[in-house]
Amino acid sequence: MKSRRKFLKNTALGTFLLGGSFSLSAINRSRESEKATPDSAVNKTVNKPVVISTWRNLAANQAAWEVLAKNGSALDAVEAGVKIPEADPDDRSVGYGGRPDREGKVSLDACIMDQHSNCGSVAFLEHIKHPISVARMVMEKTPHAMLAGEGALQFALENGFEKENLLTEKSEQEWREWLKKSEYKPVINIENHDTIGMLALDSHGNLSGACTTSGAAYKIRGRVGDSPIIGAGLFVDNEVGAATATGLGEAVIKVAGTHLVVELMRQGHNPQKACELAVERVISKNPDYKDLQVGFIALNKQGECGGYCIHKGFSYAVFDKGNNRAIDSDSAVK
Ligand code: SD4
Repeated sequence: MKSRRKFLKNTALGTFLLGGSFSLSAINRSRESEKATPDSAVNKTVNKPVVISTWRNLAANQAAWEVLAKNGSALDAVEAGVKIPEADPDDRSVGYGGRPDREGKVSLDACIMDQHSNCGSVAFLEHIKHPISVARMVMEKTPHAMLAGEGALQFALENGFEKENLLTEKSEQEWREWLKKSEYKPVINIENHDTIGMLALDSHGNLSGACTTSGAAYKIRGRVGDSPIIGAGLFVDNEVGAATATGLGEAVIKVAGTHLVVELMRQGHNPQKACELAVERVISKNPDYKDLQVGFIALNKQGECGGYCIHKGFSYAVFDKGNNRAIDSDSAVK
């Protein structure tokens, strides 16, 4: 391998030095053709502040907007935003009231990432209503990026979080009903309806993101999805943009989904196109894509947004210029 690389390098250089058919500009031109045609216009005015979140979470956007409108940081905004569904017992895919694993236990995954590429994450965390705030504390108060399970719980309790029962009566009833057949089959757009991933660009031009979920309903105990994994459920690069994912975590992890979306934006694609190309990649790596849903949303440094999914039914919410609205996402399968 090494000698092949050396050979190629020597050949190209040799041809160039001898004034043969290669020239540096020709080499650069051919590299250029591999790149994306930039979809994002340069020197556009920046649309800021802006917040975007998965599904129709207008209340979460509202909470984030209140921070952004006072010139607060994107980091504070996304934390405040996702805490709304985390505390909502009727939101069955996030925090308190989230559907349990097949043993009837609620376990949560969450992560957060700021404009300096600092990140914090908790996985398989039980009994804590606001895993996103624990993830932020992991980021800010420890030398680590990720804590899991009992250690994450211990860390949360030592830092003032309260131990709570997160299983609501309604969730418990549904789980008992599920137990009768015990059939694990994620249902597109229904079972995993409300996991929230949120991205914000603040008035200072900085990006941050957060993602929080109770994961797949009736999962095997100990299962961790994409949502707490940096580069899968969430990725932020303050030079380029940010992305977050929802849907079947296993399919997102396979392609490092949100890192892919951000890298596609780095290559010049706008957020919409980047999400579309990433969904295509998910489809190409998951032969069973007809039975699973994945959705991405993205936000770039110019404040442009995009979203795309495999199957119809995914939506996202955008708040900018004082206007908070839900958008039905376009899908690969029509
Ligand atoms: C997971 N991606 O744990 C999460 C679930 C989700 O909308 O996003 N639901 O696989």
